[in-house]
Amino acid sequence: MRVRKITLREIHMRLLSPFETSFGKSDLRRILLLEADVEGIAAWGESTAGENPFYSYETVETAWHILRDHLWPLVRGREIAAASEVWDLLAPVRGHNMAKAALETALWDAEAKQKNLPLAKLIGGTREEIPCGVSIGIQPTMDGLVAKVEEALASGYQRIKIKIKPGRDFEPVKALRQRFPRIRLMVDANSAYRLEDAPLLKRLDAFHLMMIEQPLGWDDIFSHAQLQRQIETPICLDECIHDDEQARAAIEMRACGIINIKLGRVGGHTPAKRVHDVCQANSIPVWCGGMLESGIGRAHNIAMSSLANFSLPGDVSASRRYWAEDIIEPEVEVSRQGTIRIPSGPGIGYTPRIDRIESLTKRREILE
Ligand code: OSB
Ligand code: MG
Repeated sequence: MRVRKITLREIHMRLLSPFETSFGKSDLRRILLLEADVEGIAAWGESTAGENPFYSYETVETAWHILRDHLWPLVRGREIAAASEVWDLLAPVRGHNMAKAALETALWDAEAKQKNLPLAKLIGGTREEIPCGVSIGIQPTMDGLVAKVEEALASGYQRIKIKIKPGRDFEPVKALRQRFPRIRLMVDANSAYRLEDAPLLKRLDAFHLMMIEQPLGWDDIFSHAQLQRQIETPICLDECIHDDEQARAAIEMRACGIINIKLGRVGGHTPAKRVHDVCQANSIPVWCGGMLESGIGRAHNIAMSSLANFSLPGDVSASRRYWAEDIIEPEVEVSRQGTIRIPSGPGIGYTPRIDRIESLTKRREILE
């Protein structure tokens, strides 16, 4: 396949309610969408880079720059035999995985559409439906938190994750555990703690959480290994894992019992599959993380989650949890059992609503 042109768009979408993590609050999302014209087929990807460099060093601005000035020149005019080759073509650029993922995932969508296959099938997925959880931001009040959890459970979601930060950790978890003794519950700290906080984190062991996600430094696997020796709750790494080699290192060091895979963090479907495979070979379960994506990124997450070792419920939830109106047709729906059915249409299996995307577009650049 040959990519004729790519269109970068920045769209703005307001979240139904602000999402607070230990590193800040998100309300108006700025989302970079990439549309590739591959021999007449329109294929789509999303960069999960944030508005600010707080989750990782990438932002919408850096992703735009890297895509236009460094990644597009690597694929422009080239005959590409398969989407599985794209990751290696992009290798001269170090890092910037969220920028890479926008392009890499779009070319997987293109190949699947060319072959008239669902993307999940093309990447080797075997699941027909995937288990879903929710990620609940830090809430202003405890009653508000309980209400959010009740609502998610009533919708059928299979596990509840809450965001924590220093001062908003032990008490909310304790309150939820008392109210909901049996639910699958976990916490995500987004690197808000230090190894010296081990005694505090150890107190969370009493609440038999499924896992504690990324308590320590965003690039510090070693300290997580030291923490894991001191607590019973399995550590799940998110921010720390950018490729399969880091996954292997973390597993060998016993820094975690679980890994969260995000397409943007690792750079696309090919590197995601590599992390998935290393984890599978070492009996480490994985799940799909979320980055408050629009329907396009969400659709790619659903396809990735069809791989066999995605055995734990992911942060892949219904469109309506985030948006009054999504940019795909149909929107992502979650069943009463807390599952999403893998779509059977070609490519990502959801159709981008061009009119709506156009109306949300704040900036556009066509690269030929
Ligand atoms: O750490 O998983 C995270 C959102 C933004 C940045 C980082 C994270 C998150 C979430 C939300 O937890 C997951 C979602 O999209 O539902
Ligand atoms: Mg996380």
